[in-house]
Amino acid sequence: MPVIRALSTVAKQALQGFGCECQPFTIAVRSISFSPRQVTSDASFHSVSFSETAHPKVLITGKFLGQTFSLDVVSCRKQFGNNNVILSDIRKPPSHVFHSGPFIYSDILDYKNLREIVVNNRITWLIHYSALLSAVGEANVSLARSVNITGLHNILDIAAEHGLRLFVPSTIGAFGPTSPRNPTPDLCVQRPRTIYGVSKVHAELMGEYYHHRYGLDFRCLRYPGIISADSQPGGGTTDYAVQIFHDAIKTGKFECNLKPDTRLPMMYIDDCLRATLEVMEAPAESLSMRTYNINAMSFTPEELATEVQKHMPDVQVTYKVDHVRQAIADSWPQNFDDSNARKDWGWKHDYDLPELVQTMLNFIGSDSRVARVN
Ligand code: AKB
Repeated sequence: MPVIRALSTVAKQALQGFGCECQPFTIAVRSISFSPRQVTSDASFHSVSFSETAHPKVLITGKFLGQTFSLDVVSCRKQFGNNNVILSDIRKPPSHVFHSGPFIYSDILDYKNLREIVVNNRITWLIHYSALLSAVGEANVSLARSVNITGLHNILDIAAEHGLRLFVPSTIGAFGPTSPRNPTPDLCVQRPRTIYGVSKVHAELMGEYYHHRYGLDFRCLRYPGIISADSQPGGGTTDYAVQIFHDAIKTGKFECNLKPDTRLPMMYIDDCLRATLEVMEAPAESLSMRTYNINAMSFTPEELATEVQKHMPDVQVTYKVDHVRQAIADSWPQNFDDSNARKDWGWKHDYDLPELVQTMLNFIGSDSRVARVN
């Protein structure tokens, strides 16, 4: 016990230095007897050592490298130092990702491999993006179940065992046809009809359970559809809102797979990134909840097309409904109530529809980007 007490004191002092509350300190002590997997006193020793770093040491898991890269890595690395942000995946990264800073092979389904990475790199923050999105998840339920649910279990256990601050994104897809849709508050009925949505409700509940049970510093934002110029759509229902820009610039035509009046909440990637870093850095006492809705705007395909046509009047937009995607979209929120995020940790978006469209067209229109995404 005296050793544990001494380690705890060191951890507490250093954690206060880097802006943490004593929550992770509780984890280090509790993990000895209550951790969900067989955690030895050795593991608890490792969890203390992270406090020696001035910046968090961040591990980002993610299958959709293009998206993750633009989403977090660049800004994270600017903020925390190049070597303090490690990107990981099971796939070979494109060369611009590989040469931009540390990249490591990591399979979230391999617990030992994950643990080795966390220990060897003295990780303190884990940002967990690996997941199959809504439409692709419906096409491969068993893969979605293992990546989104089994993978999450490994991540939760590793984070609890090593006293990490853990971010897991959730989504508007965590709601379903029986949820209020306009607006959708943080707390309401959640009965999604997709494996993606079910896995995200599971993630929210498990993260909050680990927070209460083991003191895990779990933080979660429910993202709207995220629009990014730096990546191709990744198998989601909101993909049309990215694809329209690529097709408008490349071919002058766009065939939309949702009905023209399908309203969904959306956000530009820079806002999403900022929200993620802001909630990760928010003092624990400002968080009245561990899972927050965040939002920026809400629009339909028709409204987006009209805004694009203000810049490119010749673009032709037609509609050919994909029934799987349409059914998913019809069960999701139309407007997202993010007032708790605004109140608790000062969330404020920068991009509304006109700025979003202008930025996407500039970005995709610029030569180098088009060359890379194509
Ligand atoms: C999807 O469409 O599946 C995602 C989401 C809204 O979570 N973009």
